[in-house]
Amino acid sequence: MAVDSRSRTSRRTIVQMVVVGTLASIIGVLWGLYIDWFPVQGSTQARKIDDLWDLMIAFAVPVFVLVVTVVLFAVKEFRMRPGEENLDGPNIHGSTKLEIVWTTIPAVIIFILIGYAATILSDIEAAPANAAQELKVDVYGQQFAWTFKYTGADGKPINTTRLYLPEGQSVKFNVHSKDVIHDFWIPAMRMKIDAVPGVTTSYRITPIRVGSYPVVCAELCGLGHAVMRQTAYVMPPAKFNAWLASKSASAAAPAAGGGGSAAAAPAAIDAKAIFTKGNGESVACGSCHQLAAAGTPAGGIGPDLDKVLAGKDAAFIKTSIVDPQAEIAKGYPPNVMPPNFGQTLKPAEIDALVQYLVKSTRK
Ligand code: HEC
Ligand SMILES: [Cu+2]
Repeated sequence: MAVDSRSRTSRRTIVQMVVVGTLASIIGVLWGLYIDWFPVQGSTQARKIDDLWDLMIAFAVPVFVLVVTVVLFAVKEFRMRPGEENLDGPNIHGSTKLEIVWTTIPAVIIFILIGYAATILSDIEAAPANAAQELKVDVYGQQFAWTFKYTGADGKPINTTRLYLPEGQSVKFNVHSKDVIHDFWIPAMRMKIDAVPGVTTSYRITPIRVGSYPVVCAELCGLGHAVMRQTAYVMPPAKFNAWLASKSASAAAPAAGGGGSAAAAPAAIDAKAIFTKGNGESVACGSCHQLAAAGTPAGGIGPDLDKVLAGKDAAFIKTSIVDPQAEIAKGYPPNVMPPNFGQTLKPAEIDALVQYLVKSTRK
């Protein structure tokens, strides 16, 4: 094609661009809305946040298509042909009309998105009508586990590493950190906030679906970051209240027993299960430690217990579990093994675990 034929083809090119761009936008938007981007919607907040996402897709895909279409057609239409090597391009002056159009349209789009996002933000952060009924949970991040603190019926604190939540009730999390910056995230609930040392941050959710959902740390916080994963259990309110009541009652009992309860509950403790899965409150040892007897794999963050515990006595093992900082295994990092096994495991469970480790690593 010669230079002077361009003006004759330009109208046809524009029509082609509009047709291709419109089709690609329609397909792209439908596709974007069809894809299941996120886990199930576990909270009222999740629905609203996903609606915002859909609106962003509806605007972002056509903008992307517009840019790509113009670039591709420009390459096709204005590429250099043989014989044009020494030609200058046409001398173009500014176009006020174009400038106004391409400033106004993005500005309008941005104001629509800002307006909608601001409404959603104030919606999802709003306190419930009946603020007194809101459940408050303190969340503590610590390398490398979350601890959740409730207030029992008797006003005493209840600590657990499992997050229990009542369905249909607003919950406010006050998030703290005991060491470095963590980030408290339940993907199914969509909300997420940093746990910053010395600062209390917060957000609220209203769970809408009974079930169990992963709780993760979303801020790289050290070697054990990847294992900083727990579970949130959403249950019917009656069941939740029963759990809270049972915790308030039993929390007092072991304290009265004075910790010397190893003899009180002899059988029925499955030490291997505590090692591989945890007891429901505690983090699984096997996620960091290799142990042949438990079948846990090599390559964890912690030492291979078959090797390091050979010939070690029960007292050493017990101290290693309840006070990991007392002695740091050579070649391994400090502050990685969770320091809270003394709280998350019952004394009888610790003793059973120690016996299990002594037996399993004896040569
Ligand atoms: C997040 C990872 C992680 C988890 C979970 C974990 N540990 Fe550890 N553990 C470590 C690391 C790292 C060390 C080495 C540093 C140290 O001694 O504190 C260690 C050290 C130890 C030691 C001392 C080894 C030595 O030679 O000094 C024992 C015993 C031990 N862990 C047992 C357990 C048991 C039992 C559990 C479960 C109740 C457990 N660990 C859970 C990471 C972990
Ligand atoms: Cu973390």
